[in-house]
Amino acid sequence: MQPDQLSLYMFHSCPYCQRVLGAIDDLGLGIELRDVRADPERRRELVEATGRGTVPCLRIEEPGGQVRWMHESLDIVAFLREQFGRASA
Ligand SMILES: N[C@@H](CCC(=O)N[C@@H](CS)C(=O)NCC(=O)O)C(=O)O
Repeated sequence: MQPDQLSLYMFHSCPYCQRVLGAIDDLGLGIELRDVRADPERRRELVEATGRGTVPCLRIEEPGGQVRWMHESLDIVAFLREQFGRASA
């Protein structure tokens, strides 16, 4: 798994998004940010794919090209730490 296989649907004033952004910063990851407030097309694709407009949501493109979506800031932080960093911090 590489960071360029990931993108984070978010908006900046969302505290749950800030939690994930803090982990991304802490781990020094270059993950594409897709601001659903700045770009309605990003929100549209999030809702279309997941049935929800809730952010943060991590879009994960598996090595085989399969895409999965992960909601919940704590789950996303745990996933990022498991993939790219220490087990807890
Ligand atoms: N338990 C979720 C809460 C996420 C949440 O409530 N996000 C808000 C923004 S701060 C949201 O997207 N609300 C709009 C919606 O649910 O459609 C998490 O930790 O990620």
